[in-house]
Amino acid sequence: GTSVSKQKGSKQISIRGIPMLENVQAVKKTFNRHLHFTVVKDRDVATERDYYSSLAYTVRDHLIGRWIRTHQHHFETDGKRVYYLSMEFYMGRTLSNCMINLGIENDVDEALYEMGLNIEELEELEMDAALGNGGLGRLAACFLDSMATLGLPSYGYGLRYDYGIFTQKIEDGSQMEYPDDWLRYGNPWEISRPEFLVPVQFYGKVVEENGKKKWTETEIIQAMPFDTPIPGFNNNVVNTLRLWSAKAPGKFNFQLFNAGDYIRAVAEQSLTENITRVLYPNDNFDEGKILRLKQEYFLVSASLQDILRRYKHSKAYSNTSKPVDFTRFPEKAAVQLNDTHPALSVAELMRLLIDEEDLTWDQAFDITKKTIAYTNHTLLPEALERWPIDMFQKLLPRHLEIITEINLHHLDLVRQKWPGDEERLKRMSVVEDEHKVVNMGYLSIVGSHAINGVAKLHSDLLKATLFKDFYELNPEKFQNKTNGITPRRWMLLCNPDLSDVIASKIGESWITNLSQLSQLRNYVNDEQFVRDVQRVKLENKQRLVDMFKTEYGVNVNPTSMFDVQIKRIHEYKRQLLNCLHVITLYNRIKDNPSKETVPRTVIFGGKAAPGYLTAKLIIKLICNVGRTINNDPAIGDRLKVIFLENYRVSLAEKIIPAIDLSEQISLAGLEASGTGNMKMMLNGALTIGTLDGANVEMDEEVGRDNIFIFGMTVEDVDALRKKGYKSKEFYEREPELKRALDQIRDGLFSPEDPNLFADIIKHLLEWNDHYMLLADYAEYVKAQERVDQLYKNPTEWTKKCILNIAASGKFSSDRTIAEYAKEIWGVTPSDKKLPSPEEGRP
Ligand code: 4GP
Repeated sequence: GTSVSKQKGSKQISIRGIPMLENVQAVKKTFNRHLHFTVVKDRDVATERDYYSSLAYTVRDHLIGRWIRTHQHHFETDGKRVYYLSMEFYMGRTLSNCMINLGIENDVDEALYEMGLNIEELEELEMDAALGNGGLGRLAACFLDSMATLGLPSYGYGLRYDYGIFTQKIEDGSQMEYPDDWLRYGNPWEISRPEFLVPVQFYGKVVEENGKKKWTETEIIQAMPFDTPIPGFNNNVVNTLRLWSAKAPGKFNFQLFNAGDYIRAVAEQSLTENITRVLYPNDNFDEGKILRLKQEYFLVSASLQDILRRYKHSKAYSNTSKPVDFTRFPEKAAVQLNDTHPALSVAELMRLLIDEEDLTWDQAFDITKKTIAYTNHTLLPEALERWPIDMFQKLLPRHLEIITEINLHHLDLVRQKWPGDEERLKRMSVVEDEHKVVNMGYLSIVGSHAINGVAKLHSDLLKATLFKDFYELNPEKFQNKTNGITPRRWMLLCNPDLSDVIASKIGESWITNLSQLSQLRNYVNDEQFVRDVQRVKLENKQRLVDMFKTEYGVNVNPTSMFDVQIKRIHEYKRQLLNCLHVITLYNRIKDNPSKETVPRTVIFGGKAAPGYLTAKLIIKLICNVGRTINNDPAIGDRLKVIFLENYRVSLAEKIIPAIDLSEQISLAGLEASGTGNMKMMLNGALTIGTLDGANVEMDEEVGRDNIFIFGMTVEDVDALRKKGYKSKEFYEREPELKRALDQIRDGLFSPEDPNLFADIIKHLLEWNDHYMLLADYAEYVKAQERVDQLYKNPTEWTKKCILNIAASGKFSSDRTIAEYAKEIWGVTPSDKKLPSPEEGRP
């Protein structure tokens, strides 16, 4: 049984191995067992979802042995553990990722085929685990894959939200939000661990007892861990993602109980469980709500208690009466903060060490600093967390005390270095007296031994602007770790055909050593290879075209240029600039209908935070511009505009392999890194972009001839602001820009409500265009003309695509994680395979 149906083109590939008869039989047997004994159905009544569940349990069986073994291995070797604390893990789907990392894909494929089931249809039934907003959450997910693949003893810690990022529907061109009830059909990938329940305290007060601080009269909420397996690629490692769910304590409120209101007491339990009900749907934005602060503390406290418990029960202390030596804790644990969201870790670790473990202040602070490190993901001021002191005083009084004392010690050091510099002292205070808030970024820096940005430019800007004073105090703490993406999900899984074409030239070592892709430079003049790359891209586009037809009723020409901007909708990302270009293209075609043009399909996708009205209006504008253009018979298939509904990880996996042109057009200095840019480069798209975030490093890697860079640099932006930017001057100066803006203002795209987009015009003209779209418009349009010129020559275009793929090796998250391991965590990656479960205990 070696051959799967030939018609299943995208799955019939060598890289996934040849199905083995015994394995195929075993898969069928296990699948049947789960259908009957786990799902409790037979063939007559089973639904497609029952088949999906049976398949998921079958694949899970293959993980379990490796999972248990990995834990035994970590216990025995007792190396330093890495803990990645994050409020978001944007995991997407698990099934196919597990099959790929375990190397059982073709066997499962064959088994299902023999049973008359379509694996691709079953995969589509899996809900995304969408416990993230965008880049920050997806980065955490890529990091888990890389940490497991590099054999690091690592854990992700997060929250198990009942509702992930909302489901977006576009109704009449407007975004509508619906709850993401992702657990509705159960989750075969998680295992609850009630035996590791952890109590988390809130409110209460601080008293002194025998010279010791005590936090008492608190409300307790239990944290219930749910574990998800994280397989490494082909190395028998399975690590753990542990997500906490809020659970009311078992005991009732006795007041109510005695009053006879038993029903109310039980019913009110669900109120406390609201803590992990829903993910806050903001990207690059802090709403400052108390429920969010509760969520953050819930994550931090449950995770740190769990981490300390693991240390106390580690091999060094099991079966001995040796007292636990916490001064060696930093040799056994590294805690990485994914932005400031878990910044309370600094205060909570201090509290646990001082109040619970009886260490001195100095000991505790030394341990805390050596253990914790902090990654910053944005410079946008509206995203920086600053919690009101009142909120702290009420919710976490002991932590406020600890932070106040940390701050006093910190300010002493500032005074020592800059005696008499009162201004600096004020600027650097963790507790901002003027606004009565705690600056969580500053707290993270003071409590960490390493601080990093997520791309070179961003890390430099942190040192020069946001954290300048802190950099001058401790320059040795500041680092850069340029982001990356996992090539397993973002090539092998989402683009199997391109994976195969690449493997046919350079083998498969690139899967875990992405810099090997540079070998592809040797094949840019190999005509067959160029044709293969072209064929794969066209097939990937054709699949999307079919989807556009069925889902949106729009006819798209598969040979048109797929020009794509997919990311959260945010003014700084400048989807509006792209939209102005679309309108310009439209006007040019209308003015000159007989002139030959390069056909384009401009695709947008992304969610707007529900409270971000301008972002929602931008979605509406894009949809309305699309309506006008797509229905204009004079345009034909020369220009189409599509707004993709509900952009998410599983949809990204379908779009990214089909992209020709990747839009990365943020105002320079504002996109910390970007990671979609890397995914598209890896999948053979060309980039049009500003010198922002990781685009700068992509440009360095691929060379200026192979990327469309345009617009102001950070220095240009600074200079223009200093000189005094006036957006109206650009409006007056650029006739095509003026025309597009006038058309929006005059209701060309909203005849039923001509004033609909007045606020957009206000932002750009009256309120002086904060993100300087108008200043970059002319260069952007010129860069797009260069794109058109190149697209007219398919061979030259594809050669540049190949050079982009070949230059994308740096952007593997394996490289990123190896750098964190060496330069922040002090752990060593291993390329050794653990023994497989069949081989007996190591
Ligand atoms: C994002 C940044 O906006 C993005 O540039 C970066 O690639 C990503 O983090 C991962 O580092 N930041 C956020 C946020 O999502 O909320 O700060």
